Amino acid sequence: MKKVLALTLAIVMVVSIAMFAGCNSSSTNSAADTKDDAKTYVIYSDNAFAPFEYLDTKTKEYVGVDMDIMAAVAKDQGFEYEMHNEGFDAAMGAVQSGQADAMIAGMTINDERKKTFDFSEAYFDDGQVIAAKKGTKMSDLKGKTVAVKNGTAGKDYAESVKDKYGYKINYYKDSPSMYQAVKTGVDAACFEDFSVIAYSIKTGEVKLEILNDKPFNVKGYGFAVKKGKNAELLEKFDAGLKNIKKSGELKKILAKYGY
Ligand code: ASN
Repeated sequence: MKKVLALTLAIVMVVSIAMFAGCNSSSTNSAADTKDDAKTYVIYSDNAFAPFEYLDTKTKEYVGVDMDIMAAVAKDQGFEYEMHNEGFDAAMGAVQSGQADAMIAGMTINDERKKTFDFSEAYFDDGQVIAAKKGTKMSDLKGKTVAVKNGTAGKDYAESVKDKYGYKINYYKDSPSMYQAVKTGVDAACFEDFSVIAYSIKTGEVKLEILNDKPFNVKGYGFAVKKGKNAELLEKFDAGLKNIKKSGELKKILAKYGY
């Protein structure tokens, strides 16, 4: 009888130690705990920016260059993360408010953004173009409206040459809304990253034409954290990016999406 009691007691002790350990480890996994290595990072992204991030309608999962880079870097560096595809402007807001640890969203690295974000090394280069219905000329934009996406480099460029071309600007929350506005004639043109609109034109999804010969403001795309925050995550990202550049994995990811 004594033996059984001792055994029961031992089991109870082992189980409660295991429960305590389990409980402890799950609490250190919380996204709010910034100092722990076991942390699950919260990463935000755009939601309709093919081929960098877009919903695969068959699998109902977000896929694309950025999604693959994030997975490859996290695997290389051994960290966990959860991805939230909420839109570009929402991602910037989430990083600035501390709701997100970082963002990866085909984000153009520029001096203005460096005032509020710290960026990784660049993993892709791109600039912006103006797209419109076939046959449109830049001079046709005078007195019309053009479409831009909130918070983007395309929006900044559109604002900077607005008076030169004499158009007004309509602001949209995502790229498909901009394309739709041009398609239906609400706006005469839209401003978008070259590789993104070119991809959608190539797949037949968007029936627009690029007006300018060369993209303007070509700059690198980078992973970003809030300025002065999450330095360890940025270091891990850069270390992982370096490794996937060296191993050829980044090249493979880009090739998978036609680059
Ligand atoms: N390249 C755009 C920007 O940095 C990003 C985007 O539209 N997802 O503003």
